Amino acid sequence: MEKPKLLFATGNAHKMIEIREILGTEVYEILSMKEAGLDLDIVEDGDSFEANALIKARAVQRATGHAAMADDSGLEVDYLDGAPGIYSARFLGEDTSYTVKNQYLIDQLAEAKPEERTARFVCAIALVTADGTEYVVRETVEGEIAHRPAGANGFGYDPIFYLPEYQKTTAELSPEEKNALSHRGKALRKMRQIIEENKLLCGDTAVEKEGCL
Ligand code: ITT
Repeated sequence: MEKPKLLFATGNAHKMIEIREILGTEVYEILSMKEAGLDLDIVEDGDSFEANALIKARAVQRATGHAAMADDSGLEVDYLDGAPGIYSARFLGEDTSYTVKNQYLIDQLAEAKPEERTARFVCAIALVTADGTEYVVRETVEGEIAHRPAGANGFGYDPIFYLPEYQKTTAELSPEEKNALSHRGKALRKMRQIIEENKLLCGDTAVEKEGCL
């Protein structure tokens, strides 16, 4: 039996790994844009995580006619008034290494009091079904900016995102541990619930059927 196809509107390979770990590969066949042979230049000019996730999911749904999901996420640092926020990927330049970006953020907090180091990862997941119905959810995980980078798991800002209750950064957690508590894990599980509640998953040939993934 062919699995329903779920196109994921992302070019970020790290996100794809986590998405597959979180949603599993049992129920859906999850394809990245690259795997689906799509080369779209999507302009993320929304003013919120939700708006940008919808922009990406809509673009792929319209280009293919298939249901598409997208993830827009980022790091909000309270001491920096929520920066880098929706600009997390572009912060200090798209090609700047995360070693540099992470050290820059740590340096920006040099004068911060311990209680001023709070930050959160935010993730909006959007789904646009084959018939154009739109769903969007947003989840967060609260933490602090570490005093120094630690850990080699994960990606992006994980080495400086410290969880006081675990006394570890998210880069020091195993993938299972991170997915169980992360913004992305929580948002994707919530979206999976919406898919189940709205019966959007309709069986083996459902990919072409209106309203079904
Ligand atoms: P797509 O738009 O193609 O999905 P992107 O990397 O450009 O890929 P975003 O615009 O959503 O995606 O930016 C997300 C950025 O936020 C990402 O590049 C990281 O810098 C950061 N980020 C998001 N989730 C993260 C996580 O779980 N761990 C570490 N950093 C994360």
